[in-house]
Amino acid sequence: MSIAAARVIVCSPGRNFVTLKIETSDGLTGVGDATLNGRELAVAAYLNEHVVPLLIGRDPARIEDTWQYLYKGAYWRRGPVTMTAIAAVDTALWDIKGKVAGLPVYQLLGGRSRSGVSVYGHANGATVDDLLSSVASFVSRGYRAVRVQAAIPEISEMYGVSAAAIYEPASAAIPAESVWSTEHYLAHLPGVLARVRAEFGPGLRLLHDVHHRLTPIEAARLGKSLEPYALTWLEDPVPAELPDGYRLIRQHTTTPLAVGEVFNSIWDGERLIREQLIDYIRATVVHAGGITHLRRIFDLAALHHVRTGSHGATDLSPICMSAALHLDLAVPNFGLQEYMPHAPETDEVFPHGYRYADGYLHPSEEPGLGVDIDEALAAKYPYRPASLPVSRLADGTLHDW
Ligand code: CS2
Ligand code: MG
Repeated sequence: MSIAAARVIVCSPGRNFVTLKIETSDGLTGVGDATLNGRELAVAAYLNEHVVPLLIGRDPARIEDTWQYLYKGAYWRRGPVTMTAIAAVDTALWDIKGKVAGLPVYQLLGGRSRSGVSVYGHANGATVDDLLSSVASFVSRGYRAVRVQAAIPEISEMYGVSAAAIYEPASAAIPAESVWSTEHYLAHLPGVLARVRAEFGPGLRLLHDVHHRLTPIEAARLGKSLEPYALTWLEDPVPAELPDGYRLIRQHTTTPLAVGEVFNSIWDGERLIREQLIDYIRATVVHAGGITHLRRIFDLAALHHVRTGSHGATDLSPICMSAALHLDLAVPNFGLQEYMPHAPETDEVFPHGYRYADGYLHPSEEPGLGVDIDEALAAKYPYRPASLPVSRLADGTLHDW
């Protein structure tokens, strides 16, 4: 059996997605997510120009060799575009391998290590009362972990706060701009978490996403102020290019730290993991080189008491979620899986077998990943340019969004 064809499908059912579909000479197909929010066409071009021609004729069973060929053979290693393209190929080949074996992919990864994949939902509200209602809604649906994002009265556009149940930050072709105030954020947030913890008690796992916006000492101050509310994790407190920033936070607070949704290789997080500067690694299948590479990251994390907490926003397609769930079910150091349900039109274009029940997601038991793309339906949703927002301080200084 050999790879006979590979197609890159760009579509926009609810938001933009890039999908790689590989077909073998035996007529089997496998799919991989290649979506990079705001940079979709860069990955599509990388795949079409520099990857697909190399795949034709290769043995689809040789997943590791193909991974090394596309990583080392590119000379220019790492980076979000390259690693997302490699991830799509890797994921599609695991899909095919499962179909050849007649097994769901988690069985090829060591089998089930847990009954289901614990997930967390996104609670938010324009007011604290709205937020408490949003948290209550997730609890009523069986969620045992909830991310809490609060509107800050003095900040007009707050990350993660939206009236829409299914929200997507990439909107305008030209990045929308919002104004940020660390002072107002740090003054307001602890009181919000105090209200949530008081309302829901000690058993509900609470998380918060800072979204890269603080300096290390500001994050240390926030972590200390949140300790009474026992968060499961404080996410992306500072941009993670400088691991020592996390060392400084660690010196001041026991609030657990989660980072890595923007990581695209083991090298991005290696020091943070090895020196136990974080508690959860958030790397995901679509941006961190696929199942093959993400499993390496998770194995390194397991050696250093770091658990998984993969990214699972709406800009990762149901193909990525399907693949993530197979890995989540098998790895020994699973922590939590983010779960932002997709728009109905997304689910129609990407039929999948994973299901939510009582705080868990359960991957498909079909051979392979249990997901596909309906190409005819996808064609009805053409790509539309969309960029992630940018953030500025009140004086106009460009800040981290
Ligand atoms: C966020 C993401 O879900 C999260 O934790 O950080 O929604 C992030 O803003 C988007 O994936 C960016 O495309
Ligand atoms: Mg995040």
